[in-house]
Amino acid sequence: MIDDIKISNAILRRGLKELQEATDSEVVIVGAGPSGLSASYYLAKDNINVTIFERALKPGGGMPGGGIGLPVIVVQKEGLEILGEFGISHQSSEEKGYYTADSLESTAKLVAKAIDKGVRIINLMTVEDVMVRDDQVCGVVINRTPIKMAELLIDPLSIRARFVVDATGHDTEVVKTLLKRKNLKLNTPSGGIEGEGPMWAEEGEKNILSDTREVFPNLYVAGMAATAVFGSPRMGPIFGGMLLSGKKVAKLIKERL
Ligand code: 48H
Repeated sequence: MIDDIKISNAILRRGLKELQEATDSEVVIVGAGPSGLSASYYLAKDNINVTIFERALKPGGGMPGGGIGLPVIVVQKEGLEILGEFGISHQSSEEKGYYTADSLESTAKLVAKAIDKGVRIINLMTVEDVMVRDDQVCGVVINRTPIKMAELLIDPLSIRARFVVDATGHDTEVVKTLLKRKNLKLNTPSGGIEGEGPMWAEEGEKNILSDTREVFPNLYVAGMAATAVFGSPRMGPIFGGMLLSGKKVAKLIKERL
């Protein structure tokens, strides 16, 4: 016999337990796009307690859409090792030196491998603010996405984290929310967000690794958020840099844990 109330309790017990465990994470990653997923995997691989908060219903960010909605991404030679790590198959393109992968396979495998390593991905959860103590980021403030969309005046919950990664893509949402607080400056030339430059894949991909770093004590940027914060050019649907940026931010954080 199947009992309706037991189904409800099974969901509540596990879902609430997972959320409760997330309140004390070593690393919180905001955004389950390719850079956030890659970062989470490389951290969790070393047994670090990682939570990703993802605003959308489904993880993947801009990856599933490939280029203009065709389910294909391009990866350059430097990104092939990461594709191998995730078991993502690739083809050598007729354009020499460029490799293609299925964007849906890539997304699915990033998500699956991250979860296999123990990453907690909590979807439909928007990070709406950061916590700062003694001039250091020490956590994030979360709310349910449908509550935010309905613009209901409902208070959020606080999540403690030793390190936070802004992997929210072009919008750099965590960094923007930090800058709304008075007298806070980033570790960038202007002290604020430099703003993404026009499309130039070579330069964008070249800069992404040096742009991936700590921008405020205990707050790191990865992926397009790093590009936007440091004012590098956008690079379109070439994804090697996103995956490498995730790996790099994981390395930087591991050195401090
Ligand atoms: C919780 C949030 C919040 C929030 C946003 O955009 P993404 O895919 O980000 P990246 O940097 O991993 O990858 C960028 C890539 O997809 C891309 O757009 C490229 C390469 N563009 C180049 C170009 O020239 O255009 O994922 C960010 C994720 C999304 O899933 C958002 O829903 C999520 O972050 N998010 N989650 N709280 N406040 N804001």
